[in-house]
Amino acid sequence: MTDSARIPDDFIESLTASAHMVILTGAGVSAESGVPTFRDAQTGLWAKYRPEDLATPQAFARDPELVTRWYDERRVKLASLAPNDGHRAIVAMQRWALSRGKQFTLLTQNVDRLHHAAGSEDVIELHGTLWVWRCESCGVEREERGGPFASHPLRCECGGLRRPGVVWFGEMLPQAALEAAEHAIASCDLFLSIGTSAVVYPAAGFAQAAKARGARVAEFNRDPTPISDLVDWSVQGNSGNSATTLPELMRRLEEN
Ligand code: BV8
Ligand code: ZN
Repeated sequence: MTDSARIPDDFIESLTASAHMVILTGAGVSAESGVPTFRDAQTGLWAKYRPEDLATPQAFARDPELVTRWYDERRVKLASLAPNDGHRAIVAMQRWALSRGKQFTLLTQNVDRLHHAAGSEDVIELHGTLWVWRCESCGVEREERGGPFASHPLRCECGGLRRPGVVWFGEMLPQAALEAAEHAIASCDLFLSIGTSAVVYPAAGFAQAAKARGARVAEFNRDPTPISDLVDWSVQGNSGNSATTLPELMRRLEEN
């Protein structure tokens, strides 16, 4: 059981007084649903592959079959996974904030749509999603929720190659998502970084940008990260099963 001392009282006060809170999530929020993170040494996706070998347009151009197999494997595994108590706590936090007339923005780096499955609204996907596949030739985008693809790479009716609708290294983030994130950071008074190693830009720079504008910043993460020294509150621990940080945070908020 998390001792509630792990969540400082002045953080609860700041959250309760906040007019506009922004939450940024990373793979750590989905970890307890069974989704491999990227950089966890043993189990992380990068433990087997180097990101530049698979998560780039060059990798897809070089070996579309290998890259499609990797993403198809991740997509099929995701189909059997469900949101965890950390996702549900973030849904409760959004409802808690909106019911009190606060503004609430959820930015995610995750491509699994487990926030959507848990019931979060207006999720801003900074790195796209694994569920949508886009034709490189005609641009048609379609959700693929079924079993493993019959053939790899995936072909479009027009004959073009279909790629996963995620943002690869070296690719710009979706313009609308980036603008929404920048707008939220420019007006928030509280920024929560949850379950991210804070190494992938531009998302890794959001906490610093919020802080520079005078917002208070909190980090909920299992391990220390490059932003741990700049945040006002650092709550270390797992975020996603009933006895850990995010559900505990919701219990404390509901007392208010
Ligand atoms: C861009 C693809 C303009 C989809 C991903 C040099 C310096 C600075 C920047 C750059 C640079 N060289 C290149 C860049 C830009 C580059 C970048 O930042 N590289 C880094 C690595 C240095 N960024 C880009 O290319 C971005 N585009 O900038 O465009 C541009 C263009 C050209 C050149 C320059 C700039 C595009 C970034 C998006 C890349 N796509 N994924 C896929 O395959 O899924 S990145 C990948 O990492 C995921 O999307 C993921 O969201 C993201 C971040 O990872 P995390 O979510 O943080 O996951 P991670 O495993 O790292 O950490 C998990 C954390 O959770 C850990 O801290 C752990 O402690 C914690 N945790 C674990 N379990 C739990 C937990 N916490 C709580 N509870 C638990 N149970
Ligand atoms: Zn096509």
